[in-house]
Amino acid sequence: MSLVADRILPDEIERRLTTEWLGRTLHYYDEVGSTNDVARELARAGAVEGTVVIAEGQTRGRGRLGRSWASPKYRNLYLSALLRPPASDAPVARLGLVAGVAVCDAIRESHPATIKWPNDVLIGTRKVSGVLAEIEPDGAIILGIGVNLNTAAADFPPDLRDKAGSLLVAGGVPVDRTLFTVRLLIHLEARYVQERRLGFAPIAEAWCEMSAMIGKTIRVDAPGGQVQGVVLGLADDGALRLRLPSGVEHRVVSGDVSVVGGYD
Ligand code: BT5
Repeated sequence: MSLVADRILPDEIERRLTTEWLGRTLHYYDEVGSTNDVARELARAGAVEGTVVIAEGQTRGRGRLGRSWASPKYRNLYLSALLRPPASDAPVARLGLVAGVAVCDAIRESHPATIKWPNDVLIGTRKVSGVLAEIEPDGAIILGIGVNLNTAAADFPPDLRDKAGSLLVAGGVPVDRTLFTVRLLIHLEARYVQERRLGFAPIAEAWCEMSAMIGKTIRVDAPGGQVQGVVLGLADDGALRLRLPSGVEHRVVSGDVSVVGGYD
């Protein structure tokens, strides 16, 4: 990589973006605590649907369930998008899956990628992206997306070195972060509009193809304990449908999943 710090170029994003509304209002920062927190403040101040927040680095990047998201500067993408679906519409978990599918679409333009429930994107066995979907009291949704683009293997914190990856690690060449951001926003708008017009079925179908989990035996570590079962698909609310050894169908709504014996 060059010695000059690489920057995402908001003007260039604006020039190249072909979306109708997503990212048309773009807030770009050098460093924030969490882009989801900035987007939440903007949402509460009345920001329009499609407002996007991007930061070069985060000091308090958040994962799900109180976990943290490693967010080194000038290497990756940290983005939050504000959506304002009609009140009775898609539950937040479903929109998180929409985001996961859109991230996978964008990565698959250049690298092989799969989805792990609910919306982690992996290259091989390494996690390169995570989504944090949050809902506001007024029903606004903030989709927080982190994608590891140009982090080198040695630059991950020690506890992530075995499980985190990046597009650079996978492909051996750095990614143009500005162009990746444009591609991601285009896919995200398209998938969101698809879900609004046609319902969840096409998203669930794409997710199932991308997940490579259907028919596999998985283990779920949930707050209530561990279950193991064969993946049947996704329910309409985004829950993962499993067939337990007893034959009973089981819905997973939260927790961490792993494929028993790996993906092969
Ligand atoms: C997620 O949580 O995967 C959601 C991450 C969302 C991050 C974005 S960045 C923009 C926006 N602003 C925010 O503050 N957040 C969003 P979860 O499934 O809970 O995964 C978190 C776990 O993944 C951690 O406990 C680590 O094990 C691992 N992890 C942390 N940072 C990582 C990274 N950069 N790459 C890969 N794995 C990571």
